[in-house]
Amino acid sequence: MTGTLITVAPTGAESSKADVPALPVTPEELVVTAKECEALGASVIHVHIRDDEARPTLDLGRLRATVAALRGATDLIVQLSSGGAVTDPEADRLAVLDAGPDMASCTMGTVNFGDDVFMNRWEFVVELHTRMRERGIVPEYEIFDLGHLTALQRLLDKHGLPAGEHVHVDLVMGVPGGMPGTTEALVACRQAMRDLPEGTTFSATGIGRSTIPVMLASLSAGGHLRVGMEDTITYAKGSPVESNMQLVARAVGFAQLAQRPPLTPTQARALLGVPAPEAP
Ligand code: KMH
Ligand code: ZN
Repeated sequence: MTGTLITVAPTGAESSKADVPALPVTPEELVVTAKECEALGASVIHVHIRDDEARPTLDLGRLRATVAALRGATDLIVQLSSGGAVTDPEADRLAVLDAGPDMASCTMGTVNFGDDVFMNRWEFVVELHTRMRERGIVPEYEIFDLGHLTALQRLLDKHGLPAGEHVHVDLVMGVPGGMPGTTEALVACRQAMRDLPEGTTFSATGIGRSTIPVMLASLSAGGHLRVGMEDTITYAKGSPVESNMQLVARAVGFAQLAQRPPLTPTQARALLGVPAPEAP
């Protein structure tokens, strides 16, 4: 692996604009963030959107407009969250695919999520995977705990490879209720991935203070990076994150130190099996 795939997850569904004023929540803020993160070295954007009151929403019209705006302004691979917020119903989460993104997330199992529960029933996961296959949308399998990798193996065995035929997982580490954001946990996942199809790639993100240990562990294990204000709102002890760009710049610096510079969006598409964008 000679380069690093850098995904930016700029918004998420958990932080409020009131608590985190630097969070991009309007379409304009999202597009500015996307352009700046792309210029720094991001190649994928993992997108959650907000309504006019900055509350998380899965409104289809807004999702379609967001996909179009990001495609118009950047070459980034647009990955919509099908996870949404913990309160979102399954039907709305499935309907996210109707917005026609390049990629969508697909979480591989239910997990406690702080005081909440992030529900991902087996039948729902199968439906998400199947619809993505049918529509040529490339999944990123979100792994919050070790057993989710076993569930992914079962999914692929029973329901076939995803669109693009390449398997890419994202280890989401350090969620209260999921696996910890430690090197040991990342290595355990790395071992479990040996049972997945050859060539499977992974990125990792550490929630909160686990962001730096997880970045370093992922790079040293041949993995890729996801960073952003969805996962981290404190840059260093006592210093709130000022922008997503600050987090992407730090990730790019780490990747360069590891002599695995950021992949361009074109290289990222080749890695992930995402088709080239259609000409406008
Ligand atoms: N907001 C979390 C409940 C995803 O985007 O697919 C789910 C999440 C995962 O962020
Ligand atoms: Zn997300």
